[in-house]
Amino acid sequence: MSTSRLKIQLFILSLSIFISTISSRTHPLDPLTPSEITRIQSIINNHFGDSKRNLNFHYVALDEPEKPAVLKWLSSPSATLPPPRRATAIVRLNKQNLELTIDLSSGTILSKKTHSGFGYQMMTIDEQNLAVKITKKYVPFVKSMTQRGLNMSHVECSTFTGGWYGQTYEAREDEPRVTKILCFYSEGTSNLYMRPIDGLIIGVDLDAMKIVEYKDTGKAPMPKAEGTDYRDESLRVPVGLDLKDTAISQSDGPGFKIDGHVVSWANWKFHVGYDMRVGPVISLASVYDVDQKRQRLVLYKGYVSELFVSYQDPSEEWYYKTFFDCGEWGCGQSATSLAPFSDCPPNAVFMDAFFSGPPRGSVVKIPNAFCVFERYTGDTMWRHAETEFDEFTEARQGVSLVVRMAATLGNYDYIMDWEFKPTGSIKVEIGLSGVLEVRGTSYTHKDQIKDDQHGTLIVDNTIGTYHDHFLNYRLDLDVDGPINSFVKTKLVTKRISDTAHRVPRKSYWTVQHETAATELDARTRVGSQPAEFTVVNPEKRTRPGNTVGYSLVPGTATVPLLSGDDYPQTRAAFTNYNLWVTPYNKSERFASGLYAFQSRGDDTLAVWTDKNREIEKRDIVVWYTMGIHHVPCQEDFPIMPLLKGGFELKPTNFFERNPYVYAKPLKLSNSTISPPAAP
Ligand SMILES: *[C@@H]1O[C@H](CO)[C@@H](O)[C@H](O)[C@H]1NC(C)=O
Ligand SMILES: *[C@@H]1O[C@H](CO)[C@@H](O)[C@H](O)[C@H]1NC(C)=O
Ligand SMILES: [Cu+2]
Repeated sequence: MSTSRLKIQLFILSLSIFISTISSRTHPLDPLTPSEITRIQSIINNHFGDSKRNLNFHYVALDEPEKPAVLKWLSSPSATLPPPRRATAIVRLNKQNLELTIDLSSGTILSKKTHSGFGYQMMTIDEQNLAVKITKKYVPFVKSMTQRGLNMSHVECSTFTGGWYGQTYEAREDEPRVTKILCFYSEGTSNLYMRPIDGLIIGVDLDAMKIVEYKDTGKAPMPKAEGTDYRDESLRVPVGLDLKDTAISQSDGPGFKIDGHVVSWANWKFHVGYDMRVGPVISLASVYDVDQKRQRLVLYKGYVSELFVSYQDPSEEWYYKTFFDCGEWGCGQSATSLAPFSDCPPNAVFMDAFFSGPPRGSVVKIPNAFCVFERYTGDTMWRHAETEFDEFTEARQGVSLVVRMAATLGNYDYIMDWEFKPTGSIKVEIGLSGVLEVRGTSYTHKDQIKDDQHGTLIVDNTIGTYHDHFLNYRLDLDVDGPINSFVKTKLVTKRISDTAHRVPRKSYWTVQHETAATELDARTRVGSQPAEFTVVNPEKRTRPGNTVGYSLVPGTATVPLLSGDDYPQTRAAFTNYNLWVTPYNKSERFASGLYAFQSRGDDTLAVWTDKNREIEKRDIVVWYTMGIHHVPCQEDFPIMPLLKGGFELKPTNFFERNPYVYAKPLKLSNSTISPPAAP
């Protein structure tokens, strides 16, 4: 075996010495603990007495303490009492959505409110399992399977939310809460999504727990199992790629520290939280300033506020497929354990997550839901080779700290990364992988196809359907304090007039800073004009007088292609612009609204910003929408290689100078690197 094992030791950055050591055992932003989740379940059950049997726990989360209380506690954790631990629970009882605020120390329900607007919370895992169970026992369904010659023991079904398409009802309570059911055939493959059982329209009323819609539009061709597998144990393709084992190890141990949920590394310190709806929550990210000798706050809180996926096949069987993954299923409760050595490198440290799940609000543990690791990719973060006047090359290695979580929503996997760099940047990335959503077809060659199939023929009898993925990040930036403004720095071309200047140049470009006064000033489709987008602290300036700031450097700009009046587009109106800025409001947490399931688009980021509130010199929240239009290709079969998107939060006149000049080069030359053996 010709294995060359590359061993790289990462040395602790010299910057890491200043990290203060406070115990974060009682950090006010810690996610709910297993015992707290159990306590919430029993407080609520006790409150509802006998009716508790009909109670469903849809969303249980930490009730975020007020920001001033958190900041006060943070400034002197030993001298200040932490804010009281409170939880928010949204339960459903007798077709009513009840919002409860629970005080964990006294065990009391502080407030109880009935949601009177449209929409529902995420489906519970309990009811999804039940909906699948009753479908598989439904006599007409079993008959349809028999008619297709399918063996019921290989039929697997799953819930696919049905959305809202303009239906109205006399009374609010008359509206059924419905999920569609789709089924797949697992015979001969572990990649069952590649074998959809098409031609069925099944709707389950989740409250009544009965089938309210059933239609068999007829048998459709089912793609064969052959060639769909991707698992090593069942691969039936010849091995034609020979990769050497490559390992990176840290023989001196990790250069970061985790104290409870607080992570410290190099110049960074932040809190890693978790929420069953949104997944990872990064809070209180602060960066050490060597000149000012203090930690300076950058991001008070950041998370994925919604993930919208819409398919572009308008047929009767497919049109409804427009999913709000976080608001309808829960990106946090869909997190899946990360596999050591393949999902995260060997030097990763893992953390578990807990949520209120089945049965009926009980604690569910997701082992290894997070991993935290230092990354050295072999890149450089800054360099200069002086060859003209001297001879030297000075450079610093590209090292960073990554926090990762992966959510698996049915066929798709989303890898959510927060990467912290010694340059002061936070890079936020999303990686898409998993399996395409496909439709069976009789076509085996492109030349047979005459009309729009709404997808790509990716292999015989299989159409990979066109679709979008839009993500919205809610970024409560507090750049060196909560009072901030949003500045667009536009790059504009200027013409040189002959009379004024005696130079032959005809043009140049310069910048125009525009501070957004209100929400509508801030709303932007990026890419339409060269510009930088910076959140500044108007009260803080650097020594040369620049206003301190952090810029949001967008990734590829994507705008929606659906018509503005299409139902899913109204509900996902947060995709209309890439950048939005709102004044901080504790209730505005999710770009698709608190109740995204069957929502009608009346409680979205787009509706809130229509109020055109003032955002200058205030505590503001930036909402960034990124998207990917996905035209499937053959390489997405049988499983998709990771497709990445993201953006960066980059210091802009925040520091006096590049903060990464204060670090010594890593002594990688001392580590055991075996050079490749001569051929
Ligand atoms: C259906 O599949 C199960 C599990 O593989 C198998 O035991 C059974 O014999 C199959 N039934 C028929 C009728 O083929
Ligand atoms: C905060 O948000 C909620 C929900 O959008 C809204 O009803 C309320 O008016 C907002 N408060 C302010 C002060 O804007
Ligand atoms: Cu896709």
